[in-house]
Amino acid sequence: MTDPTPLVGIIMGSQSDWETMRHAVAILENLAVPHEVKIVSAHRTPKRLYDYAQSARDRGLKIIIAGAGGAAHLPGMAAALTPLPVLGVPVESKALKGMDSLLSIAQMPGGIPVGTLAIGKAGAKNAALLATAVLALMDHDLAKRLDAFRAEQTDTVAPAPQQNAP
Ligand code: RP5
Repeated sequence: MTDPTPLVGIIMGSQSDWETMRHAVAILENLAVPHEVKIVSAHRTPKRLYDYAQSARDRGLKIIIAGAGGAAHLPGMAAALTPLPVLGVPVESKALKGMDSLLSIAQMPGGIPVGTLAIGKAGAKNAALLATAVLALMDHDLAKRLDAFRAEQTDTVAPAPQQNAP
């Protein structure tokens, strides 16, 4: 059987972003959301970015998750090049702990939106969950899987703290 057409495109500016963005991939794999993962850099591989973003809708993608750190123009440039919704994940940078990434992704001028998540792992996870929630609006089976994921998460929360928990 051939793989289904990817619905979510996860892109990141560098191999060094994988440690963060792998958490988005793990969520999509867990929820069986068809996706693809690529390294696309706004400044090191600008042609790759143009080709990727401009072909995204025609290739069947519905949402793009873009993670980048530092002067993080990848999500904003991707959003400028495709009408698809773009979710931005600020990767924690060494110099400024991801505040640079957060502000460069969140502070888009009006007209080209990027839905910005939290810095780092939480943002990567939540970008994937948000993308899934949007796709689940039109996919009953996916909605059921997302409901089950959330219910399971709820079940893991103890009613009170254990004194010797790690
Ligand atoms: C950005 O520069 C990437 O998204 C990455 O977060 C940051 C540093 O990249 P490397 O120098 O580690 O490749 O483009």
